[in-house]
Amino acid sequence: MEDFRSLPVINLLFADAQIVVARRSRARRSSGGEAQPRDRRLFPPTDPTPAMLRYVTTNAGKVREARDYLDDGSVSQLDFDYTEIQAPELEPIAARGAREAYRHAGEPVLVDDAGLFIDALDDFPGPYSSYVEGTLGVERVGRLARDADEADRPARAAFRCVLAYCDGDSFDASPDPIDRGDRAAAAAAGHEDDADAATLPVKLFEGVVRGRIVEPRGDGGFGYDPIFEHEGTTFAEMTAAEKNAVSHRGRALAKFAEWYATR
Ligand code: ITT
Repeated sequence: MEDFRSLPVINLLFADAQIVVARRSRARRSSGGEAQPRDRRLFPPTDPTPAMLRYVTTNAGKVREARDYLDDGSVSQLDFDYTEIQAPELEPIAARGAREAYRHAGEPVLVDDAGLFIDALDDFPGPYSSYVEGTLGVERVGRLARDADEADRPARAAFRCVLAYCDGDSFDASPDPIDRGDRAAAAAAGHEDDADAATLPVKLFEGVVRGRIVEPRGDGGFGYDPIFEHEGTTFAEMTAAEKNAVSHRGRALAKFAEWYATR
C-alpha cells in the first residue's frame, strides 16, 4: 500500500476509501472481537442511513468527472436545477445555489458552477456559458473567439469552476461572495433572506485552467471541450482522468478533498 502515498491527496482519499470498504467487509465476516478500522470515507455512514455528498448538477458530464475523483460510495448526483442569479462571477451563483440545494436536500451538498472565459471577448461567455451554449452553440462561440482578435490566434481563454459546499453546520466559511444588491434582489424574489445567508455557511473552492480556443477536435468530454486546447490537446481528446489531472474541475475537486480530509 506504500505506493498510494505517492499519489496526490485526492487520489489517496479515493484509494483509502476503497481499502476501508474492503476492510469493513472483512470485519463483518470475521467472528468478532477485533478492533474495527476507522471509517475514512468522505462521509462515514451513520446508522441507519449513510450520509451522502450530493453533487448538485443537471449536467451528466460534470458528474462523470466528479465520480472519477470522489466516487467512494458516498457521493451521488442531485439533479436539482437551483436558481442561477445573474452575476458577473461564478462565486455568488454557486454560493447561492448551495444554500438553496441544501435547503432542498437536507444533506451535504456540493454545487458545481463553471464557465469559459475568452480573453479577446472580455471574458464572454463566462457565467453565461450555459445559456450561450444553448443559443449560439459551441462552434459559433469558437468562431467568434478566433475572429475577435487576429493578433491573438488561437485565442486565449480560461475555464473556471467554483465548487460550493454546504452542510448546514458552521465552519470557517469563505467570505460571503453575495453582495447586498444581489441579496436584496433574491430576497425580493422570495428566494433568500439575510438570516438564511448568516446561518448557512458556504465554503468555496476554485479551479482555473488556461488554454486556447481552436477548431473543434475530439469526441470525448462535453460542452466546450472540443474547442478548448490545453498544451496541444483539446479536452475532448482526453479521457476523463487525463482531463481531471489538469482541468478547472479537477483542480477545484482537489482543493475540496484536501479541505474535507481535515474536517
Ligand atoms: P448545472 O448548472 O446543472 O450544473 P450546466 O451545464 O448548466 O449544469 P453551468 O451552469 O456550470 O452548468 O454551465 C457552464 C457551461 O459551461 C455549460 O454550457 C457547460 O456545458 C459548460 N462547461 C462546464 N464545465 C465544462 C467543462 O469541463 N468542459 C466543457 N464545458 C463545460
